[in-house]
Amino acid sequence: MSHRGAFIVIEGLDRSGKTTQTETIQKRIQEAGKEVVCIKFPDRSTSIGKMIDSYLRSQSNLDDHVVHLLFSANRWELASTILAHLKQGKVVLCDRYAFSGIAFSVAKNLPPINLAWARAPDASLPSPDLTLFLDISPEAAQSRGGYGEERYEKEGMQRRSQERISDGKGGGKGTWIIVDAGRDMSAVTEEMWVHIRPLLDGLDTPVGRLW
Ligand code: T5A
Ligand code: NA
Repeated sequence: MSHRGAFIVIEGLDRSGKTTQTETIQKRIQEAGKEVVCIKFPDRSTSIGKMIDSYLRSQSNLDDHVVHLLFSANRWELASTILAHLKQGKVVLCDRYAFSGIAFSVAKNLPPINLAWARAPDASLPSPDLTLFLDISPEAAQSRGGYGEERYEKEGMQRRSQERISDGKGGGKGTWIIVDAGRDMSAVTEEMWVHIRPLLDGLDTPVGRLW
């Protein structure tokens, strides 16, 4: 019986170490002899992604509803690609997903962007089999490199989005694991690996859909 690949998402606040860990885990999966495809949201390379990039770097202004829908559209652009890779038996490792989209928009505290409104555009996107949420305090994140350059990298926004980021977890079909990301890099990798390794041989269940 041929198995599909596992869809694994790495989530967390800005500077929690998502990209660093994605690269390390990618190498580990390859060393284990498995095929892996890495995806990152926002994917700033598409035409929608370029609009998001310009907004995040404060080079353009967009209505808060519009930018929320663009982040979601950016995921929909890649949904069929994700499903195709999974069908081919590859692991898809994804740096941020819909949970970031909901958390950051709801953290803006701008009615009518409430939880229900924010979740709607991502409904029925492919659901991760496993989400590893890298948990870190905004203070610890702030002390790491590069913090403060982009629009959302302000402490109040980070704190509010941290309070919201797990709101999406109830609707996903997969497992949601909280990892203490305030430790050194290798300790974080080891804990993530414990949850990832059992998925490397693939799954025989259909890919779930969000909420
Ligand atoms: N957003 C995103 C939305 O509003 N809606 C959405 O739908 C989506 C998908 C950009 C912004 O977009 C928002 C959220 C964001 O505000 P991004 O492009 O993912 O999102 O942001 P980036 O700036 O690329 O990355 P992050 O800020 O999220 O950082 P990472 O990837 O979490 O952290 P990383 O790995 O780059 O590490 C940061 C620094 O810390 C060090 C690293 O060496 C690096 O210098 N570091 C550690 N230091 C000590 N101990 C450890 N364990 C460390 N791990 C990493
Ligand atoms: Na990153």
